[in-house]
Amino acid sequence: FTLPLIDVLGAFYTHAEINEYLDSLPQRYPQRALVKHFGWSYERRPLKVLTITNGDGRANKPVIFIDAAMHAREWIAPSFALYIIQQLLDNYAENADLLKDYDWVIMPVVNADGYEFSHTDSRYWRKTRKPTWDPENIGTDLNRNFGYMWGLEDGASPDPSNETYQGEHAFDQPESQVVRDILLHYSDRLTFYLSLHSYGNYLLLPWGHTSSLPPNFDEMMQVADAGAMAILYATNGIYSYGSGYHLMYATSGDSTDYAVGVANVSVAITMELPAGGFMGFDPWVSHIEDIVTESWVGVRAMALEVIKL
Ligand code: ING
Ligand code: ZN
Repeated sequence: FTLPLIDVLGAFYTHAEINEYLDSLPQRYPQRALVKHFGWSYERRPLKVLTITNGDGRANKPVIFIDAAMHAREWIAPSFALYIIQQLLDNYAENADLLKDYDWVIMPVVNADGYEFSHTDSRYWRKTRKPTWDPENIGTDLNRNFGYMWGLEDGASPDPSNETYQGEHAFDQPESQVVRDILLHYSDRLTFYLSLHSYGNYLLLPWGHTSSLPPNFDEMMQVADAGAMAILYATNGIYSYGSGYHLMYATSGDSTDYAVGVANVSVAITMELPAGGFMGFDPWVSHIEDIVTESWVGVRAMALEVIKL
């Protein structure tokens, strides 16, 4: 076990700190870690993605893609993404099975501007920071901005004052464009897309935009079931799983619907991590360890189930 470079369990980190950490990893793991710069946020923050392999040099393995902080205030999500990175890199000995036939692609902060704003100005900010046509209201909900079944009436809002404002067009936000580009770039190899959110202990599967179910819904349920059961056995933590539409509410233009509907990803799951703190989005630092270690049990089990499929 190699000592981690930052103490993920001891603090929440800013976007700049997270990028600095990502940039340090290829020096430490030259054969195994690679940072890719996929684009810029509206306020010109670099949007970075880490790819992790086992270093055996085999190209074009299937890919597991994880993103976090599409919503600014959901701070536990990037913390968990960093914890996953550390498990795969620093704690490789215990996780070699996850990298034998798979590469991992991890984007710890999608909504860089909003995430930063939630640190400096407004803790419960959700959306991006790009102005809208309405001078009174800034920001678009990235998880309503994806170009598959975008802008349906009951799954998103055309009103910029709404927390689920969909944008003027699908993909009019540079941050959702980056996630789209990653999904399309790895499309042939992408078998599992996991989008980390908080909160509520849910594993949400497509579709969000309709009550009907995607063709491989049973396969996705099998993966979610493996994750939920592993967590139940490990900590008695309870996750509900099923389609987003049935379990939560209608969503239009969310990233997992796009992944399955357009990018041909076979398994796409939105993981709503546990609540904490005053508002659910702000677990105490002392709570990070419990949440990320429990969640890792679930993600590990889901990845192994995907690898079996
Ligand atoms: N919740 C998700 C949201 O974007 C969701 C819920 C996602 C439902 C995807 C269905 C599909 O509203 C949070 N907490 O962001
Ligand atoms: Zn969210």
